[in-house]
Amino acid sequence: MAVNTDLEHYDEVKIKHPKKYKVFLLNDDYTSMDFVVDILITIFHKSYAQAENVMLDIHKKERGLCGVYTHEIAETKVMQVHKKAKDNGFPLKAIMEEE
Ligand code: TYC
Repeated sequence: MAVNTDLEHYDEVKIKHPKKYKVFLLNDDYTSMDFVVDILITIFHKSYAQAENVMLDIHKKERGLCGVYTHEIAETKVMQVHKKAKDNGFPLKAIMEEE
C-alpha cells in the first residue's frame, strides 16, 4: 500500500498559515509629533529616521502603516498605544486590519 509522505498536501496535517494584521496609527490635531515618533520607536521598533518618516506620512495622509503582526501581537500593540497615549493625555488612536 502506498504511503502518502507529501505532508503539505495531506488534508489531515495541512499547514495553517496564521492570518496577519496591519497596524496603523491615525492622524489627529492634538497629539505632538515628538510623542508619535516616540511611540514608533518604543512600540514598533523603528529607527529615529524611519519613525520621523512614518509620522510625517500620517500627518499628511491621515494614517500610516506601523507594522504587520499576528492577531495577538497586533492587538497588544494597539492596546499599548492607547494606554501610553491616555497616560500622556493624547487622543492618539491605532487600528488593526486583516492583511
Ligand atoms: N497632526 C499632529 C500634529 O500636527 C501630529 C500627528 C502625527 C498626530 C501622526 C498623530 O498619528 C499621528 N501635531
